[in-house]
Amino acid sequence: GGAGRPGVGTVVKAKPKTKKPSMYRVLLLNDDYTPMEFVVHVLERFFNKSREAATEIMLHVHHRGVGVCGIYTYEIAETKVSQVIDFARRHQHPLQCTMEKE
Ligand code: TYC
Repeated sequence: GGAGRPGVGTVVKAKPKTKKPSMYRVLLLNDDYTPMEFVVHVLERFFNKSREAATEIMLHVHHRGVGVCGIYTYEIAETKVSQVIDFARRHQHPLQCTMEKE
């Protein structure tokens, strides 16, 4: 705007082009068969939880049906979900894990 008129125009501000990545919750689902101790181990091994934190999350899932293990960028969350499902399958437990956008 204001072509050729000194002092009339659009102020263009430099836009910082770094974006915060979308984050995803990784969820553990309850079932009737996976041993509690196995779920605690999964939380320690794949989500870097202390035994106390892992036990708390496991009991939350056991009572409420679903619980958050951690929040990650898409690729990390996807990898955690695959690792948990593979590990559970290898041990013949039906434990299920999924992810959802935050
Ligand atoms: N409900 C299971 C039991 O009673 C324990 C369990 C907890 C299973 C959390 C899955 O994500 C889970 N053995």
